Amino acid sequence: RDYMMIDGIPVEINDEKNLLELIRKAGIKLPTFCYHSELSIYGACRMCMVENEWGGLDAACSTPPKAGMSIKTNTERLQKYRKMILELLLANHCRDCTTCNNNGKCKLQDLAMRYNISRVRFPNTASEPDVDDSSLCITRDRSKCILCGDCVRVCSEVQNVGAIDFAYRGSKMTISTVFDKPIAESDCVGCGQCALACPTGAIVVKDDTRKLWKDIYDKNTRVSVQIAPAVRVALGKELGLNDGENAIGKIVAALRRMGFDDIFDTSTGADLTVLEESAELLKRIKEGKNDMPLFTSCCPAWVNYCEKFYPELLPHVSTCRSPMEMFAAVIKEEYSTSSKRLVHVAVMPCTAKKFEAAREEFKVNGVPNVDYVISTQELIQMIKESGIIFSDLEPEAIDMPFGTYTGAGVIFGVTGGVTEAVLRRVVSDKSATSFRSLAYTGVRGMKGVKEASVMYGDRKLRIAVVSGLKNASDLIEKIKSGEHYDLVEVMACPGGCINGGGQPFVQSEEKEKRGKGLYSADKLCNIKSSEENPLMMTLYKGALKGRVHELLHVDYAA
Ligand code: HC0
Ligand code: SF4
Repeated sequence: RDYMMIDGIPVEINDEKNLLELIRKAGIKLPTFCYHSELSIYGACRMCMVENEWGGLDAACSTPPKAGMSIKTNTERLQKYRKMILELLLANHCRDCTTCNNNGKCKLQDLAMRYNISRVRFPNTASEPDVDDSSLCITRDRSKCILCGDCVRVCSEVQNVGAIDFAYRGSKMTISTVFDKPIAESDCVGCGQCALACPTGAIVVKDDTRKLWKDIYDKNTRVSVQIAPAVRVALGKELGLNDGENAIGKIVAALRRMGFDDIFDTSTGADLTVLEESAELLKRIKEGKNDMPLFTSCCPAWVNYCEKFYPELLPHVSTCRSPMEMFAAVIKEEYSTSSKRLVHVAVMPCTAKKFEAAREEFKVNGVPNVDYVISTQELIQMIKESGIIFSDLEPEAIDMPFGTYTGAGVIFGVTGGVTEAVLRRVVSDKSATSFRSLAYTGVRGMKGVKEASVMYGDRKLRIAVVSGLKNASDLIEKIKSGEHYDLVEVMACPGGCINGGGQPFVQSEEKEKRGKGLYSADKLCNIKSSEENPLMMTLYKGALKGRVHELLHVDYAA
């Protein structure tokens, strides 16, 4: 076994990539701005410096651990050094923390607090706000940027989009789009992963809560809401529960207290999607045309990506609307005779859903079926504003008439979930053992690329599940060079919606807890397969009769 000394204590080296990981394993919270375990090492912020045995300074993020090494993480010199970096950053940073959109979530604020920075010895050279509000998904303010490059690396390395990059040199250095165009006119697909990675308020989720509060308070408006699968396992931690804990009952209770009139679960919409998407898959297989593999369509950042980078693949993208849009169309239809003005809200882990909701395809007479998309982060904000003590809430049930959903719908929120739900629908053996074995076909787990095969009659269905758009584009290239699949599930965010751009930021281990939380929620559902949801039959015989195409489908290729 290999050991090294950290602050005089021996620590075992396993497969840690760098000193930083080992130091964190040893229980020391070394500060960083530009380190993300999933991204390449940039080593620019210098916050993670440690002192070696010869008195030299090494960046822990870019130094591999070696047996026999001895380092110190907290010396007088290091303290001074870190304080100096923080003061230099603060000298060039707007300090209106109390009115910043990222107040309380900012790493710079957090580290200034941790290092007890009570004054800055340098003159304030912060620039005026430089806000790009053009995107429906994210808001940028370059004056709050500390040039850590996290957004640039996530956008190119994880998402293969490259909408933003460093521009200019020296003191003029900034993060910009091509020709400095507004972000909405760039290649940005709205995934929000840059906002999740940004340590300050330079890129944040677009805030739509102010307008929504007005509609909630308006007595002549009936406000319905649907809650996406991944939200329930991600907001608890900020509100006094554990990350990964299923908080759906408390969310419902909170929304009711806040004044929402009708509260539903997007998992019900997901059951509709399962039925439509499996029918589409089987139809395409039967017809044997040149439109295989079938790509899933429920992730709006993926749809944007496909439109911008692979338009020739659009005929392969499922014509099924996303669960959010299917359900919204049904809900608006159900309440169309209400005497009040209707507003429908979707609480989503996603920033790109804000864009999806505004697409022309999902408007009726110019009015969107989903009037507001509120991210998990915004919901947390609204709950805090309401003064509700979330952890004390008694869980409540969602409303009728759309009060039933299945485990298949709930697992949509984690990578591989859509596929597993579709497989439950298409396999002929519906026993518990058969469903349990589907979980072991390779569709589960946090890996960015997964493959599975399942028998359908005498035919072997080949399936690929990818999350992260770089993984999607690699797979597309593989398919273009001849690899065959029947079904490809794409989620833009690594790990699926549980790690959506609108969720609170967590480290990798905690993401897994969110996935586990959804699989546990599935276990608690007494109905596991979408076609057994009794509401589906009612809908297909009622509101959807003769209108399935109109209400549940869309043609992105048109
Ligand atoms: Fe997802 Fe969805 S699973 S995209 O990640 O498909 O956002 O949670 O709501 O629509 O159901 C997000 C999550 C959804 C949709 C569902 C799908
Ligand atoms: Fe890149 Fe996604 Fe951020 Fe757009 S939202 S700039 S695509 S990371």
